[in-house]
Amino acid sequence: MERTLIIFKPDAMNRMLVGRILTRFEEKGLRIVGLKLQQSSRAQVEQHYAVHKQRPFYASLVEFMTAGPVILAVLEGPGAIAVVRNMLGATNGREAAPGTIRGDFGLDKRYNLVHASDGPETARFEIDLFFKPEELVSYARAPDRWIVSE
Ligand code: FUP
Repeated sequence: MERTLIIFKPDAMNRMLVGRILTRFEEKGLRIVGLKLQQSSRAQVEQHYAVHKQRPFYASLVEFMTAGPVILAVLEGPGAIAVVRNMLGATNGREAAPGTIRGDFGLDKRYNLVHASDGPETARFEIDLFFKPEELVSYARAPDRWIVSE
């Protein structure tokens, strides 16, 4: 089992697309093990996107990610990190394949609706950055035995 961090960005919030997108993750079979609404602090977003600090879009990205509340989720499932990245599609909605979340709902490279961790190390770092251990819940759902065979 793997866990990945998802952020419904301020564009997804303002476009009222969170429910529809979260439904896709649920329908895929992924389990929600953490979920909350927050206004992220500048410091938290700067840490989250620290790898992009030298990039020209960094300041605008931090501005965007703190422009309003976001919804954070931790999703769990076998291969969850790659599964969710594939569901999101390419960073730029104009290039993302139809059928992906960004491909179906977006036209922009900054306003791309959802963030998802891109590897196991990043996932651990990002989950720790946004969630306290006690905010995450391990549990089983009745249909899980019909979603994953072993
Ligand atoms: P992704 O992993 O798909 O979320 O994208 P990146 O890690 O490459 O970029 C992080 C965020 O920076 C993207 F979600 C959107 C933003 N970005 C811009 O604002 N401008 C760019 O030219 C590229 C990325």
